[in-house]
Amino acid sequence: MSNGREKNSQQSEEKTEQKIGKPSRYNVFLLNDDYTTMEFVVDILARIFGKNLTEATQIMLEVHKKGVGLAGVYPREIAETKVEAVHRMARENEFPLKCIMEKKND
Ligand code: TYC
Repeated sequence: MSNGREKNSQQSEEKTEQKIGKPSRYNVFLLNDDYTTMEFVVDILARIFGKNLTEATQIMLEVHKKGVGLAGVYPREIAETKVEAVHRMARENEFPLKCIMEKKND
């Protein structure tokens, strides 16, 4: 920040966002398991999270190797709908795939 006036205007912008209740955003994560196929997870990432094949494969491999991976970031209601859609598709296909959401630090 180069001068005091800019700093001040940024601080008051942050306070205004809090006062008017800027909607919180949520990270939506996929969790690894030993039974869901890699192909199904890539399909979920494409259909539900709008990823292309390259992005979907990268995220799926991240989950497979590290146990968890970020599928997307959304406002609360959209995040909830994504989590439900993953669990519904997983149930319908008899996979134990789990998806969780976590509020971001603003
Ligand atoms: N670990 C699974 C396998 O080896 C693949 C997998 C990846 C499962 C990501 C879940 O969220 C997941 N078939």
